[in-house]
Amino acid sequence: MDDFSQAGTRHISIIGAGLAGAVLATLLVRRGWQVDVYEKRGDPRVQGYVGGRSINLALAERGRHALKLAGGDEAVMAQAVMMRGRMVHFADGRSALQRYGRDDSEVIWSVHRGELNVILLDIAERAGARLHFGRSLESVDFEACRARFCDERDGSTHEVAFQSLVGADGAGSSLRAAMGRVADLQERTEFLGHSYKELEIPPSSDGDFRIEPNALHIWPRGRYMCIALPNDEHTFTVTLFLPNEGEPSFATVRDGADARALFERDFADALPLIPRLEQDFEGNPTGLLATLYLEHWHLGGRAVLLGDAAHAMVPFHGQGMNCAFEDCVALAEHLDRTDNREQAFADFQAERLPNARAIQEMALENYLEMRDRVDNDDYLLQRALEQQLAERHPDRFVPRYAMVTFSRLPYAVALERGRIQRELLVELTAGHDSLDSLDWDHVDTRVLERLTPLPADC
Ligand code: FAD
Ligand code: E0Q
Repeated sequence: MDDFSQAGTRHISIIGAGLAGAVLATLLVRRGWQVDVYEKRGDPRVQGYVGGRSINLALAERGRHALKLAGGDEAVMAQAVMMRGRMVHFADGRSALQRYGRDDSEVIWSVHRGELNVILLDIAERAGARLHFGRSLESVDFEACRARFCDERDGSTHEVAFQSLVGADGAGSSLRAAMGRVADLQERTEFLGHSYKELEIPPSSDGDFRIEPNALHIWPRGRYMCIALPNDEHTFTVTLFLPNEGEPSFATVRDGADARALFERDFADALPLIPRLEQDFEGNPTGLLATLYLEHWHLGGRAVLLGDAAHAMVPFHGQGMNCAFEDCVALAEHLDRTDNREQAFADFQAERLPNARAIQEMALENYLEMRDRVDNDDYLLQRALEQQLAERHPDRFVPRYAMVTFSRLPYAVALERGRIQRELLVELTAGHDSLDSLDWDHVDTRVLERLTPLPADC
């Protein structure tokens, strides 16, 4: 048996060596903890990333901050592709870039999930974490502090002792299920009623990006949409989001031929970019989208959940991984602050649960905004005013997207201030169809009345 049962050894067993598991392991080892990480799948550095497809994610300030603390930012950024804004492809064939930030200091980064995972595993292992692959958590005896794993490659089972378990095992968390068997976590899953399918835009014949590389492309079409994020190998990963029912939906668009007809009608400029549309549509799985709410993230000092295992969200703000990384920093800090694990886990939950709820809500709202509003006139006028107010009052009026994406202000603060800002924008643009007719003295007065200055260091 391991020696961590000896007094004074600070040991943690992490379930899942995905994005959050690898970062948390690194942060804790760097703080002097002993860490074992158990991962269901094989080592992606040995066998190549499972699935083989290129799937990418938007990395923003919160995620980068955690990566810096873990010593991984530089390696990750070496393969990241900058995205300055949304390139909106309208139904009539026009397109326009909507910048995310003020300038190129406020951008987001497209990173390859598989490559990111490999980098993070290397860093964790180099720091001194012990990684165990082919170890799928099956059951936990929380009284005896023993966990049982199965190696899905040969069916063998393995039992290990633990001091505390951390569930970084994603939306379908096995640790959460095990905790739910001995306590009521008050778990609730709300399905969005929309799902997604990934498709690919390969490089052009001379090896270049086929469309503008430094943007997140979006084809908003009311109740549904497509997006595309660039990969460093000059491809784009396209994600088609459709409702599960109605027309069009995954109920009516069932095979490659249906998908082609949908693209001919609604995404005509994207169609010639996706030569393997039929094969991609039929060969790739359809992903479900849901928000997971739990009232309890921990079981005394024995187990705690973070990342998607605690609060899976819909992907429309590109913050799930960023939030999971922020969770890792918070948990490492709380664990360092006290030797009382239950206290550390309770403090972690108290800090993070309200913020997770806030980003879950903002992610849901962003879906409506993305597919419905980015090409609507009221919205564009409000956005124009938002930009003016951000310039006139940089210490008070920071667009909600920027608070979420380019700052580390708590998500709950971004949600609350965003609400006030939205009210101001609606109030001040009411009855106007251009900014020219606004009374700027009145506008400034209202901003000063409703928004306090932000802290300087976020
Ligand atoms: P995961 O990354 O899911 O890792 C869980 C790990 O646990 C995996 O390695 C898994 O194999 C392992 N595991 C599972 N079960 C067991 C078990 N029983 N035993 C042992 N190991 C186990 N986020 C962003 O920040 N930006 C984006 O642009 C973005 N885009 C997205 C697009 C889509 C379509 C989706 C679905 C999500 C997107 N996200 C994005 C969210 C992001 O993918 C997740 O929030 C993030 O992966 C969560 O990290 P995690 O470590 O908690 O879980
Ligand atoms: C980002 C970056 C999957 C996904 C990821 C994202 C974003 C979107 C729409 C989607 C939000 C935005 N966004 O452009 O407002 O900023 O990550 Cl669908």
